[in-house]
Amino acid sequence: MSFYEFRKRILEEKQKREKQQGKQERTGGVNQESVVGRNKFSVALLGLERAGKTSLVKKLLKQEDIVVRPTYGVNLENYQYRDLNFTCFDLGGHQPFRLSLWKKFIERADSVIYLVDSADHVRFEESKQTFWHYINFAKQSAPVLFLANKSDLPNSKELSEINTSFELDKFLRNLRPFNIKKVSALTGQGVYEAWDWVVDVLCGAQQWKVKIGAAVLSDIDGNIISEAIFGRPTDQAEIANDFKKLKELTRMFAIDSKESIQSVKLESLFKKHVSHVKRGAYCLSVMIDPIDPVTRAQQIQLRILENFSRNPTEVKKNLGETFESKFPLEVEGGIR
Ligand SMILES: Nc1nc2c(ncn2[C@@H]2O[C@H](COP(=O)(O)OP(=O)(O)OP(=O)(O)O)[C@@H](O)[C@H]2O)c(=O)[nH]1
Ligand SMILES: [Mg+2]
Repeated sequence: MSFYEFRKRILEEKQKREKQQGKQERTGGVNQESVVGRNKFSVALLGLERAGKTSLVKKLLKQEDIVVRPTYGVNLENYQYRDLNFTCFDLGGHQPFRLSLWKKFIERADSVIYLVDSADHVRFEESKQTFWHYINFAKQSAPVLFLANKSDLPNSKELSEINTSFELDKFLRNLRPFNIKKVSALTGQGVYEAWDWVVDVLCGAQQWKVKIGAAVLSDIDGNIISEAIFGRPTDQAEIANDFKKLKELTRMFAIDSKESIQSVKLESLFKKHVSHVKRGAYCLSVMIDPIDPVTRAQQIQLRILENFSRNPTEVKKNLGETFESKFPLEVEGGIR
């Protein structure tokens, strides 16, 4: 092969990869082609020993009467739900199993669920290191669900504290579907909602989308730099009051959240939710529907903030256009 042919082939490969990447970004990171028509999925359950992985699977399989024992190696359990078949890789959490088994099961899994015992604060650091190390082996398109288990225990930590301890904000930089939920494998609280999220994302990338109604960009002193309301004029008139409130909330968040390099927060606003993200010296807040996945909104916000740091004049001039060009499917009234 001549040098020119070789270079041409490399360029073609690069273009193909970029095209695929762009497609994944537009579909929210889920490779739709690979899931269409499928009814069989695998889910890897990870977490330190005693986090509650086997208990969670037993709860789903309604086998709560069976006494759980530490998992030796891996249990493969088949679970049917909403006409779909799942193979759960219930992995032993003891260190020898982490070292010998986890990687190969994580690499094969269509989705990954990481459990932490939210009452075992002493092991948070170890659990955090384990999460951040092993999650690197997950498929790029695999949805990741982080579960704060044992929420029934009185000393269990709240999601916001877990989020901070595990530095989960960092995970949003990744464009994969990601969510954090509180559950109790013992009482069943939140277990089906959590599973539903995994199923929704695996089966239809549509679920991994938000509808952004409005956005406000400010600096950390609360000065508004740019703003946008999306949708038809009638929709815009309808949310005019909410929008005023959104600006107030953005200013307050910008001033309050000064202490960290990056922070996220979710607030309720009448019938909507407001998701705030701060990165460096700037904050971006958006208004979304309460049923929308806030982690998806946060990913988008981080992307726009990163764009702003690279190209401040463009974003400042037209925040709405930046959203519409980068995430056309996820702004109110955007291309369907
Ligand atoms: N209170 C409470 N206890 C739980 C919960 N989930 C699990 N447990 C208990 O925690 C202990 C460990 O649960 P397992 O399900 O065996 O944990 P595991 O993550 O599978 O552990 P390994 O197999 O060793 O990795 C058991 O005594 C469970 O009854 C929960 O949500 N709340
Ligand atoms: Mg187990």
